Amino acid sequence: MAGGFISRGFRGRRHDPEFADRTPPGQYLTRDFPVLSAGPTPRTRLDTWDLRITGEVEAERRWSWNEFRALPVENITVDIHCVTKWSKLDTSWEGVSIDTLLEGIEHSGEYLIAHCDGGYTTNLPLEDVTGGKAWIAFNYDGEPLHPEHGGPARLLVPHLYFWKSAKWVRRLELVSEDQPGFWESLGYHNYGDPWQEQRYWND
Ligand SMILES: Nc1nc2c(c(=O)[nH]1)N[C@H]1C(S)=C(S)[C@@H](COP(=O)(O)O)O[C@H]1N2
Ligand SMILES: [Mo]
Repeated sequence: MAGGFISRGFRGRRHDPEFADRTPPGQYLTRDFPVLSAGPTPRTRLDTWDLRITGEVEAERRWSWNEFRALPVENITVDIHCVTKWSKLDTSWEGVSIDTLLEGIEHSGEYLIAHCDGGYTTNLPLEDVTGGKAWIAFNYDGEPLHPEHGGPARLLVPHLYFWKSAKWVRRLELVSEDQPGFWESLGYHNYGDPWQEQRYWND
């Protein structure tokens, strides 16, 4: 009975014009939170975890988990869009803004390459991760981010396809020349705007 109620409500929601406006072309809405990982889930202990900023910087920065968690936190409620065509509305996160991490860092970077435990990488223009557009998220729905979803901490860049939101992120490399990341070098679009349907190289 409860299930029937939920799916009726959900069908109603999918056809609601407000939600249709928030669904990029070719996407469908889901209430699940699918897991998409190119390899096994790495498990890094918090006492060895760190986050670093490297690359074309005057001085590298490093935060231990405790130092990272002492930084100012933001609550973020956003829609997310996976290139495999699911979109999920109103996901709620807590995280540290990339603006906060970059504060006071002298650098000549134009692009950011996110490096993750397990070797995954993804590339983003710096202007797409600054100005309140991206975070390192550590909580989802009020709970510590589950390892399958990138815990202890992942990049969250909701305005681009979700493969740009690198799970298990450990290092942000600032570079002046763009370099395609893992999926970008396998044929996915270099930028990945869901509203322009930039799924693959030639889109
Ligand atoms: N490190 C890492 N980050 C990753 C991936 C991955 O395989 N490894 N997959 C990406 C892809 S393709 C998507 S759609 C989202 C999926 O996040 P989720 O599993 O939390 O839904 O994570 C992205 N970040
Ligand atoms: Mo994806």
